[in-house]
Amino acid sequence: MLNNTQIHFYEENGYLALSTLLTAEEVECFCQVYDDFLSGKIESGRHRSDLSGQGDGRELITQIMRPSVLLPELGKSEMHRKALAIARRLSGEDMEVDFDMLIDKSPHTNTPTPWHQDEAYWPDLPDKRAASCWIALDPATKENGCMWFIPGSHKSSIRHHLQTGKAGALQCEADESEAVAVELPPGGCTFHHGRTIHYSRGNTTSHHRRAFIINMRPKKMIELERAHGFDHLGARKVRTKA
Ligand SMILES: O=C(O)CCC(=O)C(=O)O
Repeated sequence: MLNNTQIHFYEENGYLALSTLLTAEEVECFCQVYDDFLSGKIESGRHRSDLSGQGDGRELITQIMRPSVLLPELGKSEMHRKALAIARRLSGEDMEVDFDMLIDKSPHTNTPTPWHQDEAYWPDLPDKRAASCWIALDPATKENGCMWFIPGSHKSSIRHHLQTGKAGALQCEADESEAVAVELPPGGCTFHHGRTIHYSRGNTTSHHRRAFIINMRPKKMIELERAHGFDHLGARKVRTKA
């Protein structure tokens, strides 16, 4: 599944790219489910928001949190099983799925996802292990918003974050010159640590950029989050304590 070179790369750089997580058939099947969420055929209510926080009526970056709560069979899918198996190799056998989400960039919306560290969104947990699997359902390119990572940034502290727009995404200071862009084929994925600084450019193409994201962390930390009422469905807030 993963060799030692890949595991070492992840430990050193805080991210890892894999060109095939899903088969072409799986991609096709997940695209159908994804489109049912986007079109509203599967109702997502308060799970859905515009990550851009620009709120002018048109969603620029559609985010749907925890789709597998809305469609429980999704949580038992091959996508979740494979992502978890890899996260356990990268971060430990006690990893479990904490939450999943869809982030879609519609055609010609040209709205970047700001530079951030995922940890800035979360409570300050004693065990910082967390692995996010970002799965491309469309070819992910610089032009439509592939992921960019700052290698080794998971070893530093949390940068200062501010909230963008009206309750939009969190943002820290960072620059493309520090970072590496990871273009992927459909079915490819990246893994990144909860502290790795990352971002994506806006989508300037005439096609959607659909990504499925699965976040995993130690079982005990998920239990701790839930005990404090944190379920990844509340309003986006910046964490004030590093
Ligand atoms: O899909 C994107 O543009 C951003 C995704 C992201 O920030 C994440 O998965 O942590």
